[in-house]
Amino acid sequence: MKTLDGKLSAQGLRVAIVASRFNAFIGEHLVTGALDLLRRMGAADDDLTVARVPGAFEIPALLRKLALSGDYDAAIAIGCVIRGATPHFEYVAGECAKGVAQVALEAAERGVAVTFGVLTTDTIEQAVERAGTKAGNKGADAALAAIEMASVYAQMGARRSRK
Ligand code: INI
Repeated sequence: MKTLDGKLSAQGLRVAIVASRFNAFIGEHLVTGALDLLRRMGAADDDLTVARVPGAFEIPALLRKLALSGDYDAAIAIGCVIRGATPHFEYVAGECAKGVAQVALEAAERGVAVTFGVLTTDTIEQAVERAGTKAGNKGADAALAAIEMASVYAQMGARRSRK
């Protein structure tokens, strides 16, 4: 039986993080969580890049550039969209999620893993819970998912080159 299971090691993995400055109080904890996870899994500091954009709406554009540049094995979107009182939330959160999903599909064709560490919450409290307190750290979760997906793609690439 053939199986495709991602290995959980970040050794040699080149990773770009695209983080939004909006709600940076939360977002920076997500970035820290992602970097900490990547380093603990064996990533080298020289292989890690953190790029910042103004808000979650801008994440997909830069994420696409980095993911398709050929310089990275994985790219992680990090941000925080809090509902507040305006319908702006729906547009920003929706376009961000759609854009990241589209980049993930394109990047997959090149064997580059793309994952989603963007919080979309109703309240600041819910965001705090997911940024390193009682509900864990969604930045770290997205980093772990990136490691797993990059490993699956690498195994597929290795199989293809043996064909
Ligand atoms: N950007 C965020 O990252 N989070 C938010 O909660 C948010 N809200 O609520 O407005 C937000 N807006 C800015 C947006 O992402 C763009 O940067 C802006 O519209 C300029 O294009």
